Amino acid sequence: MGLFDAFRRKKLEAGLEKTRTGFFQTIVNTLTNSQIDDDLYNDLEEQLILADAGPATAVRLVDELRDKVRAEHLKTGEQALTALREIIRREISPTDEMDLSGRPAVILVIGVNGVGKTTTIAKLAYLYKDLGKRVLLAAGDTFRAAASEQLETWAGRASVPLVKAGEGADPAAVIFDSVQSAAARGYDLVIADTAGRLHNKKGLMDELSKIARSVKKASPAASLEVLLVLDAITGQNAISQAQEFCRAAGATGIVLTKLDGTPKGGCVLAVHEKLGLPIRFVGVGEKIDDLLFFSATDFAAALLPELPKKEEGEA
Ligand SMILES: Nc1nc2c(ncn2[C@@H]2O[C@H](COP(=O)(O)OP(=O)(O)O)[C@@H](O)[C@H]2O)c(=O)[nH]1
Ligand SMILES: [Mg+2]
Repeated sequence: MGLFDAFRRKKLEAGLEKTRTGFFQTIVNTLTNSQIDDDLYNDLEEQLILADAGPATAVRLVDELRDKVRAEHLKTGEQALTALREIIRREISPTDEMDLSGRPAVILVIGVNGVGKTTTIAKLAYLYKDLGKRVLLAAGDTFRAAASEQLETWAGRASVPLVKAGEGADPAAVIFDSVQSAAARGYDLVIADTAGRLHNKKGLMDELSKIARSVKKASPAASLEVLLVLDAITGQNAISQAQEFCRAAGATGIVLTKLDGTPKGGCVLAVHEKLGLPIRFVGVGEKIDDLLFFSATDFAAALLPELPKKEEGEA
């Protein structure tokens, strides 16, 4: 494991501290201190539900664990823990990667107010700039003047240029200008903010399809990813709303923010199951470097850490 990977894992572990020391610590304790029997499976199910994994997902994961324990003749809690970690890893693994092949690549960031869209855009800019990409931001939340100003401040911190327009301007026009300008000036990536309005599904759908059309019009070679931002603190509650949003907006991936602020990091499991979309990034704090590429392996390992190795002779 490289230095950078180690750093990333540490950051994820720290971000998931509340989740780890809450329900998942109980899961680890339950697994390592009990016999493998029906009581154990019931306890596990309950803990997973408390951690916001969602009832259907919790039942299915525990069923899978039961099958695996039986099929592989697992005896110890530690073996069961390893098995559960692997089941969770597989459950949350994205099956593909984001499409950033376009010129420019465009990432449209959507979601209701307050979930962390603008902050996430700044963090994405920082992350991709660090990877050597030339990034340009588009202040597509034209609903409030303060939104553009907030993004401008962040753009300054990330040292990336910003295209903005006045309050009330057409978001599709701002995004058109950004993509056109990025294509002309050789920028790799445009990350666009949007307003979190969802007064009705049709309004949102119309607005986002207009934006998608203007991306293609501005540069036929552009690619488009639509990332839906969800606040982990609202956990399960966010999900039904997100389902509406996804259907209306044709989201292609999820960013789960504020994992540092909740013990319910298990909502990753529910989000994945209910929305059927890959999780691409997780937010673990308010600072510009507090966004991580989502890694199923790291996430499962952070939720269910390996037990410290016992010294020989120790009970
Ligand atoms: N603790 C924590 N706070 C976050 C995270 N992401 C965003 N926030 C905070 O959430 C609040 C709303 O963020 P903002 O980007 O303005 O949300 P927007 O309305 O969706 O654009 C701000 O106070 C952010 O600092 C995160 O990953 N962790
Ligand atoms: Mg905003």
